[in-house]
Amino acid sequence: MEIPVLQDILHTNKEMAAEIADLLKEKRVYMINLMSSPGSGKTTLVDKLIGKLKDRYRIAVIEGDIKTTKDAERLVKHGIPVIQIETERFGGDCHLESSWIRQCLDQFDLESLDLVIIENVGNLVCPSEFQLGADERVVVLSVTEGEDKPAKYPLAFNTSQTLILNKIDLLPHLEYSMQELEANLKRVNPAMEAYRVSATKGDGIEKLAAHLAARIDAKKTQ
Ligand SMILES: Nc1nc2c(ncn2[C@@H]2O[C@H](COP(=O)(O)OP(=O)(O)OP(=O)(O)O)[C@@H](O)[C@H]2O)c(=O)[nH]1
Ligand SMILES: [Mg+2]
Repeated sequence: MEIPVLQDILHTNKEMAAEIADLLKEKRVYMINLMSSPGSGKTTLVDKLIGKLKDRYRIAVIEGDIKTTKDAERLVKHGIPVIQIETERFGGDCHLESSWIRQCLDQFDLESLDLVIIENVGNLVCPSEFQLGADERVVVLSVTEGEDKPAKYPLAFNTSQTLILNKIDLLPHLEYSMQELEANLKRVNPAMEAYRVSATKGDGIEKLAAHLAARIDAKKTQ
């Protein structure tokens, strides 16, 4: 008797992610996928980064949340295209899937964009399991979450290229060991590029904007 073997259910997500990557390559649009626990400061960062980059680059945002359009509402002041995905409408998933990203991209005029920012659903586990076709996967970790997160949630860190360590303005109030964080990161993903920022105070935002600008420019000239 032949035993049915369960197939990798993520394969269609992966295939669509590959299609998205091809489409973005053809259109020379850079896309980042921001992932983190709830409340680490993703929307605050996106707001600040758009403020720094919007005079030079044409930007669109895809916001992912289980419910509400609150994050998208915080960004409309920039006058850029913003689409909110409420996953509750698709079963309440704690992550974004590539088919939804494709639908959003189809609503944007990709010819007139340089950068798409995806803010994934606040969750340090599920989003990292789903490829979305982004050029860069970015983990946002706030200092109040502790130094042990790379060790406890390795997938998010070892499938991402960049770490944004946020809320550094709170360090004086915490017993935080930067050495311990760095040791954990080194063990999980030694190649990860790390930026220390305070999204609210603005520290480190300029450097982060320069990091993105270099990558957007590189994609334009590929
Ligand atoms: N002290 C401090 N607070 C911050 C900083 N960045 C964000 N916050 C605060 O953290 C809270 C959550 O910020 P959000 O930007 O909404 O976080 P988020 O990751 O988008 O949250 P979800 O989308 O719900 O996952 C807000 O009260 C922000 O003002 C920072 O650099 N320092
Ligand atoms: Mg948010």
